[in-house]
Amino acid sequence: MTNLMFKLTAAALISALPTTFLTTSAHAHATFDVKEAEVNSYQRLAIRIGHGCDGQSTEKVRVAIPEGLISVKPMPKPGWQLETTTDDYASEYQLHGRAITSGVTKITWSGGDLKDAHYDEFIFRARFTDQLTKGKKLFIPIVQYCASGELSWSEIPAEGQDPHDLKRPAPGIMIKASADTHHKHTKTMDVIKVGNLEITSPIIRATPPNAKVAAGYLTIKNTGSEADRLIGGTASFAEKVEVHEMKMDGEIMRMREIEGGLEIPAGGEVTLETGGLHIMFMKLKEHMKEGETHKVTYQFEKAGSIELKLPVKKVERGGHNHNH
Ligand SMILES: [Cu+2]
Repeated sequence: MTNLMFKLTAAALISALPTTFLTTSAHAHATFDVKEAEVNSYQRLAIRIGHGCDGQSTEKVRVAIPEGLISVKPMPKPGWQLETTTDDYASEYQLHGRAITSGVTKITWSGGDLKDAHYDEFIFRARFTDQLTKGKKLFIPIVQYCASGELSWSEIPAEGQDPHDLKRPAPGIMIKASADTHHKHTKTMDVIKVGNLEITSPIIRATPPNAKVAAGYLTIKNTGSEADRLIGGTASFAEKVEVHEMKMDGEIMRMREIEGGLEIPAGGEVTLETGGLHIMFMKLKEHMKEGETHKVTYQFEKAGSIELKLPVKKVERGGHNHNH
């Protein structure tokens, strides 16, 4: 009799205390179905629950929304009660011309019965703001509750630490720049190296059908300790390839060949662009059509010659030669 009493008391005590279970499998973490998200975009995230707590069913799942995620909306789930907590954000966010200062900070799905042997997903949508750090992971803590305890997926790895080394890591989403931002602010600069020179954005400017000449543009950087010179080149579609400069001749802007070639100073950079220095393809044998590519060989005094496959691009008059 006493023995039975003791057993009952012990059982009652155990179930009253929130137990923290140990994870048995390294692969059974709570995770998201997506690994990355772009800033300034809405993302659907599914929390994947792969097991219960030491054999027990999962009865409740709670996600804590970190700062930087706004417009959070959970997806209702049949058989589960849905509850959200709304709070003030630490920062103010702009969305469609409005200041957003508060929103959902916690989502709880409860009252369900997800058996240890089963798998399920808990879904919500959030807007990833541009206040999140690009190139870093955003960790989103999740707690899984069972009849007599919980599994808290809330450990956040320190800088340089592998999340796999943590017992119960919070799942992370890699924050990426939005495609839009990428287009506006970064150029895809392929660098072509020849000796100590680095060539970027080499192009041929598109011409009208009967043009006699075409211009070529590029940027040349000299990483060496000696000056080099771009002296000219060859191309099968033109009789001559010269390096030209623009010079005022009285009131008239004229272009002419740079005698002895164009100097690229040691440690310096020279850009050939519309309205200034340029390569001149003389006596064209072909029409330079936008979208096509042509082989051109440029000749440098010290770095030698380099053959390039140049794209033909439309360049606005007086505008910059952007390499998008
Ligand atoms: Cu010219």
